[in-house]
Amino acid sequence: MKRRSVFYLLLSICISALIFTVIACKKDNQNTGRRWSPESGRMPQAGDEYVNPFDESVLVWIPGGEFYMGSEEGDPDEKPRHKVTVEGFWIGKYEVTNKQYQKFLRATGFPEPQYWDDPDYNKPELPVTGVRWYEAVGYCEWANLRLPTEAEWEYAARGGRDYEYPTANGSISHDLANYWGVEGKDTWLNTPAPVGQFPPNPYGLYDMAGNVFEWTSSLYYRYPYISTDGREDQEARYFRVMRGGSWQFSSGECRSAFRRRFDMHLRYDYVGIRVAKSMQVQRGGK
Ligand SMILES: [Ca+2]
Repeated sequence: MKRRSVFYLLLSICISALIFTVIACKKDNQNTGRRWSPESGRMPQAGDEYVNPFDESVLVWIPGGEFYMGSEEGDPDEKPRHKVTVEGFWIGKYEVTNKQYQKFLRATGFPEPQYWDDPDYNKPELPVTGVRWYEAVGYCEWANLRLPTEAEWEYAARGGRDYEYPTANGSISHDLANYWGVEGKDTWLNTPAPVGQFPPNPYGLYDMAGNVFEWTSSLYYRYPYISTDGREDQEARYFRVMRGGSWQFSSGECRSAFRRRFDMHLRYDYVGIRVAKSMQVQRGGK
């Protein structure tokens, strides 16, 4: 009798521990919206958010780890699928908006984006479009931020769950993202949507799938992704990679692994910015 009650006691402890672990793991990948500041004196944790004082971008902390980058089923430039390690970093919760970009223009005198006077593109809550790679970098430098690397972008896109599409559940539909065509929640045919209209991915990031393509810091090199092989040379003149698909292209380009090479000097109405930041938040530490 005594032996049996010990057995049941141990069993219930095991089950409780299992439930606790499952909840903790789930929580680890969820965005909690908890505010973090450098003054808190603690390391950022999964789900923390930081408001960048220079441009008011909300940044979400992405804990470091390993993931599989690329796809064996996608385009040739996505192969081979390979393991990449990423340090923890901050990434923009939303695409940079026209409202934010306007503050940058006023402060720096950078040229206006191509569609700045077009009412289809210039509303404050829309993502900024028509920006060259250099202009995206200029914005980031002014805001004490940087562009995400291609590896960081895909790692964040996959939401800690190896999602094929960087949406709320890893699949794609017009209820989850703005891409070419209209249906369901996606009522935008010929323009981007205001940022944040669709549910976020598990890290709490909005519009990683569709809306506007997002510049990365990376040169368009073959895989495997090796951060030290020259592809992160910010002075080099070559194609850079954009990620995430856009309102003007099909759902296939919204895939987490999809890579689009783009001329650094060009501006288009489907190209925008998502910012990133390394761990240091003090001025000077990008
Ligand atoms: Ca659409």
